[in-house]
Amino acid sequence: MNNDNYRAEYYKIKMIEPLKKTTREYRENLLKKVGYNLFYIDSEDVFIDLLTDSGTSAMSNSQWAAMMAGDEAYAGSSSFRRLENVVKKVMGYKYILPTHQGRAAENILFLIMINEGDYIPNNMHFDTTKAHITHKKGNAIDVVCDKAFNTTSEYPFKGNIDLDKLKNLIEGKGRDKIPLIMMTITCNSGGGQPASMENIKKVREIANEYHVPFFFDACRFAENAYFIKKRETGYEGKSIKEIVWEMMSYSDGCTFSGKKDALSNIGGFLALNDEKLYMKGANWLVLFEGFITYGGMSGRDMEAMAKGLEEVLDENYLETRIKQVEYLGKRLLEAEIPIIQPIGGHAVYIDVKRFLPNIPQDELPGQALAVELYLEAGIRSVEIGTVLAGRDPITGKNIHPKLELLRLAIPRRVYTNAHMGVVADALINIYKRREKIRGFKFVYEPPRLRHFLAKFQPI
Ligand code: P61
Repeated sequence: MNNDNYRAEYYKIKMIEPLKKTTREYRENLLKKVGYNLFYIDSEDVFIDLLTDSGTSAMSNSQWAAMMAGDEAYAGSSSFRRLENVVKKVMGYKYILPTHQGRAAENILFLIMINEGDYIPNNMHFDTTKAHITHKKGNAIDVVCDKAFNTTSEYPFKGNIDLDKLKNLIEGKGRDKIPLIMMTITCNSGGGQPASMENIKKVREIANEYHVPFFFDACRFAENAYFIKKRETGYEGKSIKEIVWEMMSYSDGCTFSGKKDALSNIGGFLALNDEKLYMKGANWLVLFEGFITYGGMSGRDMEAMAKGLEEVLDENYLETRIKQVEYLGKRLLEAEIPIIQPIGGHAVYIDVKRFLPNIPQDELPGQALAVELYLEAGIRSVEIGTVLAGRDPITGKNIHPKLELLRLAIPRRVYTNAHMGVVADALINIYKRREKIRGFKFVYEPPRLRHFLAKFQPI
């Protein structure tokens, strides 16, 4: 056997956090008490928490050590300088505005770039991105390739932008109505799917043709780079560092949540190459976040993020990470459980329309499955379907999204494959009795972002 075949996690565990096991009866009572909304459940009542990969990473010994060196100065913090230098070295951007998390970077970017009535294309806008654009009275338009909606297609780059849709939008609305083009890497709302370097390059060409700036929502940039290395011809021999450098070189800046690929628990930034835009952004930053050398972060947060940004480029780490998500996905596929294929970078997404074909979208099948999975084994997942989509502001009716999904987001460096095995076993058992699962209805529905605070009842 070749030495290279002895593969396992490229780290070992030094500190642990005990997990509590609860009984089915306990979980049943708890669910009733909280109106069947998993956002209301305390994390100590959760055995395996797959609600999100955001801010839930386990930090390394180097990150914890770096935190001790945090410089908490209000102005000119050396921790900010370290973060700034890493971002410049890894991504190549000229200016960095530090923020408390990703959505704060979105807030600043759209404040300085969007006018009322503008259109902002993106492969698929994440909900916070869309909400911030709408807040500035802009229109968030998804221009992802159609293959993104075919959950069984093995197309390797379902995060690609459809170049015709993009051009048609610019031509149709007029260049003056398009302040920027965005691309989310990897594409979270479409299943953690990557965009190819070829597609990124072509978007850059269109941006040049129409003189429109091009920004990444770069939360999972390293996972995107890993997929390019594994799936795109010509990139097999390149390092992740080289691929990231090339990817970012085609853009004019990015919004970034450090809670994902920077392996930290909080933090973010807005990166820009244009000095005038930076100056405008800096002005808003001091109003909403804090001074330009800490934004919304403490010095130690910036240290953790700077180290995380270097660690995430390690291909051994990325392989461990992506293979764990793949392990869970493959276990489900072997049992013929319908999931989005190919398996995404940070999460496995169950195709609920195929898992529970008898429950109509108005009876919230994704929520029903999320509740069932918690009941079965104390596993928390998140619905990305009708509940999340909300209501049409004009008709007041439930929006029926094309993709009705249950997301199993895997925190980085936190769970073992034995945990993934439990998740797979639980879902396989549920799949066997899927005909018995009932839908849900709202008993309390808040007017905004209803998924967080809603209460439900089984039908
Ligand atoms: C997540 F239920 N994502 O996936 P912030 N862009 C992208 C993200 O994935 C993202 C942000 C911007 C989360 C956390 C989350 O309703 C929800 O640092 C592609 O969270 O501000 C965050 O970054 C925003 C979960 C956010 C939610 C909003 O789980």
